[in-house]
Amino acid sequence: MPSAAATTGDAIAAFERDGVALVRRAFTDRWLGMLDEAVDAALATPGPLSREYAPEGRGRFFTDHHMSRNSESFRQFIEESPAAAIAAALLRASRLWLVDEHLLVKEPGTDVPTHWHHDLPYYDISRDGFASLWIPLDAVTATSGAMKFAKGSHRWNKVFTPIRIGTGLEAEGADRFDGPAPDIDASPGDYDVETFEMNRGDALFFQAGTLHAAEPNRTAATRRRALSLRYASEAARWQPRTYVPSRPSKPDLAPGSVLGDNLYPVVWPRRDAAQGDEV
Ligand SMILES: O=C(O)CCC(=O)C(=O)O
Repeated sequence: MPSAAATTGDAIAAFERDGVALVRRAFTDRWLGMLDEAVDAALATPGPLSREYAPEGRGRFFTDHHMSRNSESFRQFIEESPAAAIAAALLRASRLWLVDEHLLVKEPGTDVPTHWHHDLPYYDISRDGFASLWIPLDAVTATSGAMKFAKGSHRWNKVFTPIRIGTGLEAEGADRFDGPAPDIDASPGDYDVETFEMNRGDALFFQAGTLHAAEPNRTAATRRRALSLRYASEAARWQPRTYVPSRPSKPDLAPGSVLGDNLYPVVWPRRDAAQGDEV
């Protein structure tokens, strides 16, 4: 069952006001255990969109996408865990498409931050109804790679230049939109920044327009593995962009269209919901 906290008015209010909401105890050990094994398999067999950001011998910052294409465990987690129900509740959505799966692993001793960015410019999707559920498999602290957010930045109505998140360098061939994101770490007092320390089982849900970053993993022995699932609701619209690392195979919609069911998999309502199964 989805966490009761996920569906409280408080969580929805935080998500809409701050652009980010913390969902405590969202996932049980059963689901997390399934991902533990799936993540280790994904690390051992990187997909075509995978990247390594840490210099050799100094930890590992590994990212990959679309693991469920080759992994029954990721597929089952996406389709059957409480993830989609949480996203639907917080987006107040009656239909959800899964736009991307993003794995982000920082092994101990990785001195590489995730640089400030927002997810909006990396996808062909408009601002409304587009958000991510970030699911750490390890407890996270500010020392082990916690996420931090500039709360309220989703309401600035800006689209900042996409960067490579592990280097901070501008993504080649991308539109610059409204220019680079501000250097929030240089003057954190000018922003409403919150760092989220979390337990295993907790999750964060954040708008695609909310600026965020993550700390390096400077611990000696604590892993920081996270799965980020990106969802679009019926409020989202097709909005073609120039630099889209994880584009669907047939992006043939007119700008401004609703997404339709051929482009991305529908994950809410759940397929078994029609039979009256509990979701
Ligand atoms: O896990 C991280 O280091 C960053 C995650 C992130 O930027 C995202 O999920 O959009």
